[in-house]
Order: sequence, then C-alpha cells, then structure tokens
Amino acid sequence: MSRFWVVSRKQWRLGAIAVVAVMVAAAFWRYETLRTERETQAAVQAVRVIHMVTGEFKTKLENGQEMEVYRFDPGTVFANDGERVELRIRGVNGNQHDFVIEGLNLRGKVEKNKETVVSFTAKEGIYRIVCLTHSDASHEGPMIGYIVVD
Ligand SMILES: [Cu+2]
Repeated sequence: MSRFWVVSRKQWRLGAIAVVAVMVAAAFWRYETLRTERETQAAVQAVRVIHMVTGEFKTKLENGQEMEVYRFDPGTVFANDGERVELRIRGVNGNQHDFVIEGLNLRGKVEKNKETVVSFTAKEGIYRIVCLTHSDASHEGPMIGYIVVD
C-alpha cells in the first residue's frame, strides 16, 4: 500500500505564506547587512579633521624672572583605527616650531599665523608630536602633544 501526501488547499496557502515570509526576511536581512557595510566604509573613508594651535604658558617667578613653556593645544587628540586624519596646526605663540610625529615618520614646521597640515592614516597606538625647537625645560619646553588612536 502506498501512502499519499495529501495537501489541502489551506495547507498549500499556509506553506506559500511561510515561504514568502522567509524570503522577505532574508531580503531585509541582506539589505540591512549591505547598508551597514556601506555606512562603515563611508565612515572609514571620511577624513577626520583635527585642529590644533601652538600656545604658551607664562609666569613670573618670585625673583622677577619670567618663565615660559610652549604647548600644543589641545594637548591630546583622538582618532579611530583606520581613519584618514588631517591634522591642522596653526601657529599662535612662538615664531617657529619644528616638529616630528614619532612612529608615523612625519615631520613639519609650524610658523606664527600660518597653518601646517599633515595627513596620515590612523593606526592603533599612541603617537607623540614632539617640538624639536622646544624640546626640554632649558628650551621653553617640553612641547609635546599626543595622538591616541583606538
Ligand atoms: Cu615649539
């Protein structure tokens, strides 16, 4: 005796609805995945512009002697791993600042009332922007800024 699989019209309709529902869910899931990927890529490709200035702290000692130190301001900036970064440093205090960014093989010079732009792709880590003109206390420093990437 053979067995027949008898499908009623109602079962057929329910089955069809279930198949359509699964297809719609799959299409929606795929759409969401593609949309998220596109947004992530757009965020990664966008350039993060960071503004910095050269500043100065100044004070007078009890003996009347003046003491000053140059600074990068803000002293610490942040970026995400993989981001394209454009660091724009404007010279306010101090005539000239020759600097290096350790670990990124970048160097440059900031002059008063001029903007220096350095670009790089951020990789996880902490990088020091070191002014060579104001390297230590005897040279009105240390003038050091930090780039934190994570
Ligand atoms: Cu400096």
